[in-house]
Amino acid sequence: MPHFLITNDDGVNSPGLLALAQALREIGDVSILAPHRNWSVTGHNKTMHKPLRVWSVTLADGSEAMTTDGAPSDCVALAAMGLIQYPIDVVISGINNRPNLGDDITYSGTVAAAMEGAIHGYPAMAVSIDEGEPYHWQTAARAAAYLAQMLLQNGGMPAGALLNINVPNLPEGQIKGYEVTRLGQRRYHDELVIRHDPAGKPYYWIGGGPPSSVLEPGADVHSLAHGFVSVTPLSLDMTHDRFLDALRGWFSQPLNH
Ligand SMILES: [Mn+2]
Repeated sequence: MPHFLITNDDGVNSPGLLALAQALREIGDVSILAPHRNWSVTGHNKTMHKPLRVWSVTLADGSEAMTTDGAPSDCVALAAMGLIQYPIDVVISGINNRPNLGDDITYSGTVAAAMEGAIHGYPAMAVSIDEGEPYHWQTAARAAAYLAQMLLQNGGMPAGALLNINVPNLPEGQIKGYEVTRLGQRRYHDELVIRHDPAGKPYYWIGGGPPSSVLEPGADVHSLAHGFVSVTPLSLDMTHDRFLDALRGWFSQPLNH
């Protein structure tokens, strides 16, 4: 039986994590170590300046999980470095309660946990569902289980690779299929909201509406918008390969003053 380590960034009591655990228990053994609070949009953390506590909690279905005051990426690091002694086959982070598309992945605690898995040498996947009530968690949970089985059947992934999966928030029968995609483009509509505290000092909110998507075929945003599960291979190596030669060219001539 494969052994799955589950974490997330929405917190150990999120319904997405429970749905994922229940789907994976049908195909393997599951260990859960997830943050006690919501760490959404906190990026990739390594807690080095304070100790971390780990304790047991009971999930809504009566099953046991471990939780911590650390970040999603800390959960994976703790497990990898010996907190979970039974060898881990796949690290799965999610199911996040909103999509992680395009540049979202740089903010995402869900994706950061999968990145931490890849750093420790595990095949890792981040799983997110499109936003909106009612949530079709089962659709995303079964997609995650299917992709985990496919990953194991294919012998894992290259070093430094991880999968970023986004699932439409639809009943399972309405999913059109799976598409392998590139990261697409998100347009953020952030605006700075300035208010004043009782002492008259300004404080700031980064506000604005939800991001919109540039619907280019082949992009994660396009697949999700069209009812497909988007499967994007990500790389820990963030080198911009196409820019390397041009950048070297900068150094082949002196600066003009
Ligand atoms: Mn989240």
